[in-house]
Amino acid sequence: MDDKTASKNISTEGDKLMEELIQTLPQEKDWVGSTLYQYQGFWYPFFAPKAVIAFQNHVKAHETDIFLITMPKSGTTWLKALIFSIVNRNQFPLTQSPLLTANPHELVPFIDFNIYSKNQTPDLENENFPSPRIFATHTPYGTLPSSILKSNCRIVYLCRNPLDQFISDWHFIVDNFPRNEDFKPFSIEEGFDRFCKGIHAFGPFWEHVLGFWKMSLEHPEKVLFLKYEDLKKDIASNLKKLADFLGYPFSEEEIRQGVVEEISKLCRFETLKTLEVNITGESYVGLKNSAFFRNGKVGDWVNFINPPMADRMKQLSEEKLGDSGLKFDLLDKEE
Ligand code: PAP
Repeated sequence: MDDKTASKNISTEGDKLMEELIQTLPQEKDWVGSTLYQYQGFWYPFFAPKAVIAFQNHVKAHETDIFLITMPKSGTTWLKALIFSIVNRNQFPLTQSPLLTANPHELVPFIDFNIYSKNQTPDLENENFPSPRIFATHTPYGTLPSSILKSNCRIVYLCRNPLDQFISDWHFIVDNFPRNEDFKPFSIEEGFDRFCKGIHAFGPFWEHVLGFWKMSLEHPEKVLFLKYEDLKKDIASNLKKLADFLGYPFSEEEIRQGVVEEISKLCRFETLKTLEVNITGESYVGLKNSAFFRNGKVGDWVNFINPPMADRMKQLSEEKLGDSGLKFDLLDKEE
């Protein structure tokens, strides 16, 4: 048997073992009837465990890598655009930014879903991944590969208040994902109840957020913790903070020339949403790019969540966050 056939056989055998392992994990249904698997304390959508396990087992972080980590629907697309622009600003003038013709998800891949889901031992050491490599993931803190934890690479974590995160995710899944025909879809009240119990993609929300919050307090040089609402309130100072943290600070000259404002403008919701590529394009998994741009507002939850549900979340939020020092202002609302 030649090496290629042998390694294919090993990988087929590995795939089989992995599939068998995944079938032993606890299972639940998501809001449209697809399977969620519980792995290391968190619920993963059906397509994720295999990719996440391969990522855990094989990734080798570089000191210069940047990992952008979020709960889904917390502003991942926005953060991808911002970090890509900061890091590549000397390579591409902003008027010719690749963001004008490509969706941020094409420029900054999810390391697990886009890369390790296709190949469990991908070659990430070639010119397709120039330094600094920028990767995204929704993987929770406790599941991060030790190679990432041990290296001096940077992690930027972005979260969003749980009511808006839930509503954004609800729309994303219910409006865009195929329904399991044999399944009676959950009402928004049932979906919310399961969210509060932690049964949703990459949930429990609180454990996800708190894992990175604590890590950012212990290792501020490694983890930058950001909130969507803060970026909305003051993008300029958060952009500077982000650039400093990543080791790409804006010079006085750049600040005078308005580079910070230009990046903010290029990456803002209204700009990205109205680009041709994001109106008509399709993303890597066959989803429309437009699915990543709904209305991008803080406080949109009031249009979908009734006061008793909001009270439940407020109470839960206080309980879970305890004296961690992390707070979400659930009444924050953008006009
Ligand atoms: P993902 O985790 O699946 O990649 P993500 O980008 O985190 O999704 O979330 C999409 C949310 O961010 C949407 O919120 P909404 O449903 O409340 O509208 C989307 O509109 C919002 N969003 C996308 N791009 C931007 C941006 N440039 N600025 C602000 N919000 C944005």
